[in-house]
Amino acid sequence: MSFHRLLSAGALCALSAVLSSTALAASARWDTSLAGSDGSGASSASPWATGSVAAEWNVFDSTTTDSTPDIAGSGSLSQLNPAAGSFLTGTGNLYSAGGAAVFSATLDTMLNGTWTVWLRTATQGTSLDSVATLNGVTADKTVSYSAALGGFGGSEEEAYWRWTVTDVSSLQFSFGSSAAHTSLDQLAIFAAPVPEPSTWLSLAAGLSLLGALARRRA
Ligand SMILES: [Ca+2]
Ligand SMILES: [Ca+2]
Repeated sequence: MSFHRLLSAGALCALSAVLSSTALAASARWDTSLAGSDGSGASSASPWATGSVAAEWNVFDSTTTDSTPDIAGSGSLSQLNPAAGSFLTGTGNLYSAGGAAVFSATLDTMLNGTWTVWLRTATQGTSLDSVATLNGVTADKTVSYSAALGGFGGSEEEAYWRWTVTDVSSLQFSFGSSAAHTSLDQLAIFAAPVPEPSTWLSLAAGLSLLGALARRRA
């Protein structure tokens, strides 16, 4: 691995560590303290993360296409097989009652350079399948929270997928569940630029300077 690639990999790891320890620390409380089995977090939810490239839904308003994220950003969520018996629950979940759930989400934005992109979901009932794609590239699901549900069955689950993209003009996600009874509670898309290696060189230089100062004081 070249030094340049090593630095890029290091930058990605550091960025991921920052996001994992902050944004994802709110597992199980993503859409408020009421994020339990009834999914009644409703409109009191606050954005998962803030940034210029984001879209977040909590209360869905259509079983086919919802292009008005109610929490943050802009983007479009479509369900590709709404005929499979899907409906909106009283708390705004998108419930695929009669069959597989197949979703696509689109966020049109120009991302110059290299970016880390997250797709995050909260569901009840049947969990989403492990594999999701971004612009045709697969990624495996990381489950950040899971708890068995009572009367409804299945589980409450929070999960995310992560990709790295370079110079793209659109983010096209595909995800879903191959079995019935997935109730989609919350959905977020977020992208953060991966710092240029020069940024990390400056940071590393600054850190070693701080280390040297600390050692002199000790
Ligand atoms: Ca909406
Ligand atoms: Ca919700």
